[in-house]
Amino acid sequence: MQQEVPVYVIGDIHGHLRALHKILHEAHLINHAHHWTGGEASLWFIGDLVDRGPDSIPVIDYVIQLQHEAQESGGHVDCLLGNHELLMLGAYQFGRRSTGLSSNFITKWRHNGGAKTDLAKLSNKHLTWLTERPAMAIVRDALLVHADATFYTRYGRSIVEVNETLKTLMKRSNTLAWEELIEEFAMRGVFNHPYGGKDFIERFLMIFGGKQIIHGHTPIHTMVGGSAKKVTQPFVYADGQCVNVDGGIYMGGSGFIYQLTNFQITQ
Ligand SMILES: [Mn+2]
Repeated sequence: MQQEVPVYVIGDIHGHLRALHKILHEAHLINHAHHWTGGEASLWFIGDLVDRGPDSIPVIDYVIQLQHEAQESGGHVDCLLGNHELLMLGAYQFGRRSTGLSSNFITKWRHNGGAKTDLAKLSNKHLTWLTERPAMAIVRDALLVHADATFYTRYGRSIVEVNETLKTLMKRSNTLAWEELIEEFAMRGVFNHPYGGKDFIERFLMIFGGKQIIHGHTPIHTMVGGSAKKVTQPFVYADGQCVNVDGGIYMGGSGFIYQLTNFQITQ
């Protein structure tokens, strides 16, 4: 039987380039000079590359670099769209414009850890790359989404449809649509809801496919208690149907990499 190439998922980096280097180096996906050594491996970032940390733009640059390097060796690197990518793009595009629903785009972004000096560093290359990121992906039996939230279903009934709808939205200047998406994207915890969680999961997987949901967005320690510093591995819950990969790096977590395994019910 042909050996399957490894698939890795990495959680919310939030502008922490050194932590990212360390994680990738320990996983033997990069060398000391930080170049791709993962061969044909596949690496997915779960979104939220930016904000809250010191190196938002360098992290974007680095993921783009890895994407090119991986491609040259037959590998694959990609990144999902996170709400912080949207917050930053919204602040860049709309500045202090407001729809009247809530605070203006800059203020909202700054409240969520946006660093004002980053806007001037955004180039066309970054903007184009960010707006082309998919919001969802399916890899083997795993459904990859940034947020543990169900708003995705409002934008389509398949992964292709959701990704296309959101890319179209990001190319337009409909501030109300942007604002609504940013609000919905901030929701969290639905798959872990004590009553409705299981139903949300079933519905989500039925609509989009896959047997297991992999997400970030909600730091694991906020779900399980304790400090982010103690989180060193993904949090598997809902009888194995959900995997949270957000190690809470910006709150002091070391972060980690998660290698997809064949899905098994853990109950
Ligand atoms: Mn997020």
